[in-house]
Amino acid sequence: MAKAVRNFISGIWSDSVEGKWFVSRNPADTREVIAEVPLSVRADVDRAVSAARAAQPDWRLLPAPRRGEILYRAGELLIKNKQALGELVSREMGKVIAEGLGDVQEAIDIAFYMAGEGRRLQGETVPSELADKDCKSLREPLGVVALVTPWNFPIAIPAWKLFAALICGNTIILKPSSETPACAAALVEILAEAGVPAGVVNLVCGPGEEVGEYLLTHPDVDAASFTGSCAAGERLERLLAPLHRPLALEMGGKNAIIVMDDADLKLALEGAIWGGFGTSGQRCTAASRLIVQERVYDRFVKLLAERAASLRLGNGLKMDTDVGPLINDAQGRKVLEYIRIGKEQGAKLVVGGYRLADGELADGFFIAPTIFADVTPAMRIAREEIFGPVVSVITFSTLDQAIDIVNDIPFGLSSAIYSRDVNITARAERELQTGVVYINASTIGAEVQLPFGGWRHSGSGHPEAGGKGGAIDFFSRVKVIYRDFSGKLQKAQIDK
Ligand code: UN1
Repeated sequence: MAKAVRNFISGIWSDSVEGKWFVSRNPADTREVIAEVPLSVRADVDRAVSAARAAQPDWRLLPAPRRGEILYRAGELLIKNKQALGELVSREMGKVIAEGLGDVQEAIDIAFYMAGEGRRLQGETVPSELADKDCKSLREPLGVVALVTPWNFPIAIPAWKLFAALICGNTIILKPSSETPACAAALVEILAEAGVPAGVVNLVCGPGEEVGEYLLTHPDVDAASFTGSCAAGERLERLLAPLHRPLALEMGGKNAIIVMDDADLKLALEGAIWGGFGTSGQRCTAASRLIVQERVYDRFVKLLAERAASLRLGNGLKMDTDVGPLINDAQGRKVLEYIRIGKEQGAKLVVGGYRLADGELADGFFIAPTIFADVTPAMRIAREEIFGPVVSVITFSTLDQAIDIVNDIPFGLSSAIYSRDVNITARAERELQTGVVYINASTIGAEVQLPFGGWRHSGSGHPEAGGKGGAIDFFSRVKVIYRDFSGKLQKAQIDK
C-alpha cells in the first residue's frame, strides 16, 4: 500500500543521490506507512536549483496566458482526482475527510484564480508630465524561487505558493514538510501531467534543517517563501538578511473570537467549536482564545464544555469522526505540556485535558478537546501558540477591553467578533490588529480571492493568495519603463 515518493528534478522522478530513505506514516495509526521518501542531501538541492535555473528563460518568456492554460488544466486534474487526493490528505496528515477534501478544494480554487491572472498580471500606465513620453510599469518574475511548506494544509499551501509563483513566470524548488511528502508529490505529479515543462517545478524531500534551510539560503536562489513556526521563520529572517533576498513568511497565530452579550450564542458556539477544534486545532488560524463578555460567560462556558465533550475522536477517514489526531508524538507532547502549564498557572480545566489511547486510538496521538476557563490574558496558554485542540476562555466587560486583549500579543493573523450590533462590529472591524477579521463567523476559512497573511509576528507582510496586495505582488517584481518618442532631449520637472 505504501507509495514510493521520489524527488522530481528536471522532469524526472529520482532517488536522492545518497540513496537513503525515510517514511511518512498515518498519524491516526502510525503502523500504516503512507510513503517511502528520499532522504535528500545538499547535493540533491544543488541539482534541483540548477534544473530550475536552466528552465527559467523559456518559462519566463512563455506568454502568461499560456502559463495560465497549464494552471487551468492542473485545476481540472485536481477536480478529477479530488476524492483520492482528499483521502490521501486525511491518511497522511490526519484531518477528517471533509477537511481533506477542503484542502484540495483550496488548491482547485487557487489554480483557477491564478490561471485567470495569466490574462491580467497588471502593471499600470500613467500620463507623463512631458509631451511625447509615456510611463508604464510591468511585472517580471523573480527568477528561481524556493518554497518550504508545512504539513497542516499539505495540498493547499503548496498550491497557493506554486500557482502564484508559476503564473508570474518563476521556476521553483518545493521542499514539503517531511510529515506530508506524498501529498506534495501528488500535487507535483498533477502539474507535470498538466504540462508544466521539465525543470519548471522541482520537488526535493528531506529534513527541514539540512535540506529546507540549505535550499532557502542557496546562493543561486532568487526568492524564498516559507510557512511554518515563528521560531523557524525568525531564524530564516536572520539567515537571509545578508542575502538581500525577498522572503515571504507565514508563521503562527493566537487567534481570538470575541463573543458579545448580544451575540447569537448558538452561532458563536458553532464558530468556536469549528475554529477551536477543526484540524485538531492545528491551523495557524485556529480560534485558540475565546473572549466572552461577562453576562454570557458562565452560560457560554457551559455550552462549550457540553459540545466539546460530545466530539468524537478517531481516524479522519471514518465518517463519524469529528476530530483527528495530532500530527506526531512530539506535537502531542507539546500540547500536553501546555495543558500542564495551564493548570499550573491557575486556569480552570473544564473539559478534556488528557490523551486518549484506548482501542482504535492506541496508535495515534489523540488529545481530548480541551477547554480552559477563567484564563487571564497574561497566562502562557493565552499568549503562546499551542497548535492543538486547546481553547482558552477569557472574560471582559467592555468592547475596548476585549479589543485590547485580542491585540495585546505578538501575533496578528486572524480574529473574529460575534455581535448583532452593527456599531459594535464596525468598531471591532476598525480596531482589531490582524490581517484577517471575521464578523459573525469563525477565525478560519479564508477564501483564495483575497490576500491571506498575518500582521506583526504572524508574517513578513507578504500575504498569500489572490486579490490586491496578494501573492502576485510577492512573486513578481515591478519594472518601470519611460519611453520618450519626442526625438529630442526632454527634461523632467525635477531636472530643469
Ligand atoms: C493555515 O492554517 O496555515 O483560513 C492556513 C483558513 C485556511 C488556511 C489556513 N483557508 O483557515
